Amino acid sequence: MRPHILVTKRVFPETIAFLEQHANVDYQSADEGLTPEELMARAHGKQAILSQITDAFSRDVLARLKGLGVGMIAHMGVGYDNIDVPAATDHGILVSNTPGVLDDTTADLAFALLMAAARRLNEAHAFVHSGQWKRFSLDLMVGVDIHHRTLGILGMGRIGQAVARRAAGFSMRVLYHNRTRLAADREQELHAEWVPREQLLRESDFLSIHLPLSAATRHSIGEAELRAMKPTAVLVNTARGPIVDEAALAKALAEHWIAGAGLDVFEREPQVHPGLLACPNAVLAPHIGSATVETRMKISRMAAENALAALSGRRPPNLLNPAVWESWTSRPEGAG
Ligand code: 8YV
Repeated sequence: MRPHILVTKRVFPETIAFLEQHANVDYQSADEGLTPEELMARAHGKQAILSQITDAFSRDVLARLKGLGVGMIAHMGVGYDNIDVPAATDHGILVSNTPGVLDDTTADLAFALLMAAARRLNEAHAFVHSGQWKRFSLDLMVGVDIHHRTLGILGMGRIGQAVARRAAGFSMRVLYHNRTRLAADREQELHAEWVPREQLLRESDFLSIHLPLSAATRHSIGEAELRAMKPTAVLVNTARGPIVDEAALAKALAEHWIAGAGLDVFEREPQVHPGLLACPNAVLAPHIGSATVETRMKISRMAAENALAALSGRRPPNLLNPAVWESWTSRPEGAG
């Protein structure tokens, strides 16, 4: 029996065409995703859901989805803070994500934001664009150097390591803080030195955040941490907005506790703290870390492949809760 899949938000036509080769697809082809009520209505009789960052899967939602026959959430993204994975496991619902395919693309944007904030590119662009540039002057739009400075990386997973690799090209000193240390040969390869968090805050000229969002990492960077940083420092966040206390950051930028920020993620996306919008020294982007056609295509395809693998009885390659797979393979035909 052909399985049924719900796609909650607009994806590339190629992804739908690929899915339709193996399943009946209920496709919400608009950028406006589904409301919780619409999700429930459309999930009825579906075995799998292809989800995106704006879909919230709480314990309650997952319990109801299980009741409707849903057995898998194939998430388009590496971060899965929008999904209560332990609850999915409790309800025997498989969850997969899309690790690896977006590491370099996201690291590129982290560096782009770092460089734009350091060299005040957004201000410079606006200055020229508005016709204000009348003559050359020695200290016009002076920024801070990137080469030979200290890059601090908070969270040294795949994306953090990809950012460290890029720092080598700028002859930067790389410090990092992570719960677990990298293997010695990996540290050597990346020329990266593990330091305590306080030292990372104190010594970094650029601090780039690459932590997953969880109760433990929420507001990891708040007023105290921002005050501990150098007044010439630049903060970069391409991970998740709530890792940084946005109101504290807006105050830090307005009062020059630090020199600048490059931000791709925000606490209440797509809303941005008004204090940040008023800061010329904040370079802001609309969650485009992985936003290249190639990478977003790969993310969509990878999620689709995980869903179709499970629905055809093959173990999905990127399961977040492999413990569920055993019970999943013994479920009755056509059940989620
Ligand atoms: C995704 C992201 O594009 O992968 C992530 O965690 O935040 C982005 O790369 C987004 O999740 C789309 O669902």
